[in-house]
Amino acid sequence: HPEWQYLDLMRQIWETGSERADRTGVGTRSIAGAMLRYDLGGGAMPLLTTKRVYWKTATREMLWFLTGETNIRPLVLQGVKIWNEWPHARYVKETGEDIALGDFVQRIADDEDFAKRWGDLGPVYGKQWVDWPTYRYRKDGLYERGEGINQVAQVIESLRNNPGSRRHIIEGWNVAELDRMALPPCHKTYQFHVAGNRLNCMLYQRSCDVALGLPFNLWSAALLTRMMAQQTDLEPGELIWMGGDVHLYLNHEHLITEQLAREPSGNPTLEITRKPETIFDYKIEDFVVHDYAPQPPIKAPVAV
Ligand code: DHF
Ligand code: TMP
Repeated sequence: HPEWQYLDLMRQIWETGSERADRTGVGTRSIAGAMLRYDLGGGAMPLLTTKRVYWKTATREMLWFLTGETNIRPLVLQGVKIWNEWPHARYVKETGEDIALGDFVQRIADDEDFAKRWGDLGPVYGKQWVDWPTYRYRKDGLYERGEGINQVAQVIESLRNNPGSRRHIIEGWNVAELDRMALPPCHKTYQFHVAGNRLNCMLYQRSCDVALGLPFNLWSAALLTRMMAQQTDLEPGELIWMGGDVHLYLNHEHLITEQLAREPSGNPTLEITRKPETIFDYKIEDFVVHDYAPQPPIKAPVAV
């Protein structure tokens, strides 16, 4: 079963990873470099069965990236909670007001102006993917803003017109803007590769929370590949995931112990029920998962 790759990686990090302090203060065990490969043929998806993964949440996040949005409000209004901690932490730090996370999120939902001021994550994934900023130098040596670059649209064009290219890349790591981002991108580089009529995708993830982040990241990368393939009339090929700093947080021990005691079962598939006009026109209703009968969810705190 392809899911053993994930479970083996988890076990390897827990048993052999080097323990150290990290930015969040929680502490991790970590290894350098890892690779996972998933065949996406026949609708197969890297959706974990050893715990319930909220694939609709991850799908809503992906659709939100594709709109270029970086404010959490549209996610909050859909009940997606995965980005709430970071604007909340910034608010508490900058105002000194000791507001509970739930109350902060309610204000984001209720008050559009408040959300504008406090709900933005900075120029993260969505912004860089579809509106990477450019600068034009003028004759006088100063520069002015040029038109933003839609990397996603450009890669679709290049997949259609120049499939053999080795430059089908979507990059999130905009060095000049990292300091304005709530978190610098983790899943930072996507590269596509056409082999015959199959579309392969490689993802480089510089930093990976294997217990909480990776299940989402695998689903999302496969989802993006499926949408890109549909839009370019290619068949989904392989997803090759590569991690840089691949770690487990020390306070995830109960999750790790529980999940490593479970065994994968079944092969969930994704059906996309319609072919939208462009990659930017998918709706959550377009996605149906079949044969997903996971074991129960395992809750664990996210390190902020
Ligand atoms: N920071 C850290 N330390 N780890 C992350 O995985 C992470 N991921 C981010 C932002 N910052 C991060 C964005 N993605 C969850 C999953 C993905 C995600 C953020 C959070 C999460 O908490 N998942 C839980 C609950 C899911 C839900 O409530 O819908 C899970 O059990 O999968
Ligand atoms: P860092 O910026 O110090 O590396 O912290 C980011 C943490 O978030 C790290 O544990 C990796 C994790 N993460 C994921 O694993 N996947 C994601 O998609 C995101 C946004 C974060």
